[in-house]
Amino acid sequence: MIARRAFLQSAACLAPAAFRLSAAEEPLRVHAAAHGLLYGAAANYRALQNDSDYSAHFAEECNLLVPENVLKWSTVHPEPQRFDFVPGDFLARFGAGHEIQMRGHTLVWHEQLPRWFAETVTKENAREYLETHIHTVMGHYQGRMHSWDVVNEAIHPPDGCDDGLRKTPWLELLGPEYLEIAYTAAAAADGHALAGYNDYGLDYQTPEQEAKRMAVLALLRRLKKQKIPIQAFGMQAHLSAAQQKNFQPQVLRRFLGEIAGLGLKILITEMDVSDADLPADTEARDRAVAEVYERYLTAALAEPAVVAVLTWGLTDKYTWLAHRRADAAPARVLPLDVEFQRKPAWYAIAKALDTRR
Ligand code: 9MR
Repeated sequence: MIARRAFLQSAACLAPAAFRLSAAEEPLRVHAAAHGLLYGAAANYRALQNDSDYSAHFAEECNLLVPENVLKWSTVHPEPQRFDFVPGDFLARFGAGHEIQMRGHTLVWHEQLPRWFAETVTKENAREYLETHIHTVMGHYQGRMHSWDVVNEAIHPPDGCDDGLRKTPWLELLGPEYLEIAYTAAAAADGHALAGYNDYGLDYQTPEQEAKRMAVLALLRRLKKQKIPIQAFGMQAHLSAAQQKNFQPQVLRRFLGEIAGLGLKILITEMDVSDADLPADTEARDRAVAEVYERYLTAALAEPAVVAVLTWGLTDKYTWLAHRRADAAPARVLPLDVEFQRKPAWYAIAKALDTRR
């Protein structure tokens, strides 16, 4: 498949118009670029090393890459005084070799902390560990990152903390000031990468998600008012076909509009559509998933502050949503299937990118 498309693309320069790849069949990065956008995906490090079909399709479809896991603390900071950039550097080299920009994920998160963290980091040394981590990791990729998820998933109103903050090790060690510390350290480490705040569970018209939207907006307003250096917002967009009844385009538009009004750029950072609760029939499932992609992205891309769309993976062969179905049918949640064939979801994303003015 990839060979056929590569042949078609190289032949297109020489061939009469009738033989050219039709515009609709161009890779997603081309659809995106035609409208001043980036399209990318979370990259699976092992697969990019070992599965040449995967890396070929990744290079074909994407002009933006985010490591799915290897820049998280547990991988990049395996011991208190040791950092491991081998996997991250592999991905950076892959990106640079294929004209794919890279974004970083993530510097401050309550998950994927290394085992040594709990027994080593105290209220007394937490600030130093946080600043050193940010300086070292961001510094290592200085000038090479499009953007960074500096803080990830800091809001969780059900925890009952002030301002809807999530009860995390960072909040317990440093108090709410940990956000300010992180963004200030990030600005010092790499002033060029967009420093972002990234979160999920903001997509639907439900009381829980409305409360979370309000808390996220309040946080971003507070950071801007305090002149904390933050330039971007990441809307993860982990969607579910079963939740489609709660999707209201105008709610999404309004929320993104409020964020844009703060002067922040917006990235759709981790989009995928769970099919766990859909009936088994493949065609019907693909149609339902595609419709979710198209409606969501068409609404989101109407907001001019949106600069990039990333899916959380490219192919159903590598997705964190595998094995979620009661009937054990393989998940069909991403643009390409397990054999790298384009699915209705791929065409839905292309179509939505093309709606961008
Ligand atoms: O897809 C990621 C999965 O492979 C990891 O096991 C998991 C824990 O590190 O993180 C998943 O990615 C998450 C991302 O880092 C933050 N937003 C939610 C994503 C899905 O859980």
